[in-house]
Amino acid sequence: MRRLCLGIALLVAAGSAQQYDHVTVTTDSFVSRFAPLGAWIESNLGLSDTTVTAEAIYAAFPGRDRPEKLRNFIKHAYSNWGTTHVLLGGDDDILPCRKGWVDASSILPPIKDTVPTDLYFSDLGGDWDRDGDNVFGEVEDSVDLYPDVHVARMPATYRSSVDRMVGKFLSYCADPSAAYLRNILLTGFDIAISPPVYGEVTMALYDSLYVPASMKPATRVYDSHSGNHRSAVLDALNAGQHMYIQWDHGNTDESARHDKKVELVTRMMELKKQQACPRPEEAKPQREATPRPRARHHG
Ligand SMILES: [Ca+2]
Ligand SMILES: [Ca+2]
Ligand SMILES: [Ca+2]
Repeated sequence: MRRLCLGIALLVAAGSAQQYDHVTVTTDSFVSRFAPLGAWIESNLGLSDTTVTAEAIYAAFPGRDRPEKLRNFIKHAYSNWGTTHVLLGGDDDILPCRKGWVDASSILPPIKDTVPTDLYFSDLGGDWDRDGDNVFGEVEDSVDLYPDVHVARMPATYRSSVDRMVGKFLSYCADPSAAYLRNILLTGFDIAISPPVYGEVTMALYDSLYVPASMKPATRVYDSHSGNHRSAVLDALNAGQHMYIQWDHGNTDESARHDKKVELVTRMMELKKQQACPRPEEAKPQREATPRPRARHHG
């Protein structure tokens, strides 16, 4: 039976007696928005589900910062509730992520930086900072990188975004026979000339090895093809695709930045079925200051 753990009393009372296969972690104002998803998970996947708020977790669990408190709660659920699946209900301005250290000194140009990763919430061994310098995921932190629990994130910042994501998920699951589910679009463009890196070579490999027979033939747009690639990509997307795999550069609202035959990038905002980002309807929560890394000793 679903239950909602809004406070620490309930959180502790739920303790080891109750098992929850699936736990939704979200913020107070999103709880009711995620309720239809939790109900669907219970009735369709056979997983017992509960919702726990970040506010309750921050108040109850130890940790040097919010990501560590969230992770310590997930460790608790994994060990005491038999939890196998965790949904993080919110973008990183709602539920913070951890940034892991990347030392790629051997490539050109050398890179030493951090990358955001939710693997931190999934790989539950240790604390990801064995040497205690507030730099996470270094070699000396002995992170095994193998997930112990399934973790997904619905990156919503506003209540209306949650409604849209949950609605799209439920709609997606409601009609497994929809014709578009057999459509796949592969686009491959040249991301480097010297040395050459031709995206279509990789896409052709994907096409031959991984595209299931039920989805063939794939719609393909490659740099070596004639015609206007931009309109070909937009037409294919507007026709409805189940999967779209692109080999090229891009960002949150553009794709195919290096297609040499198309003067203009594909603006995702031009998609007929795209729904524009909602206007802010509420103030974002304040970010918590990240602990300052101690002096780094690498090498
Ligand atoms: Ca460290
Ligand atoms: Ca692990
Ligand atoms: Ca270190």
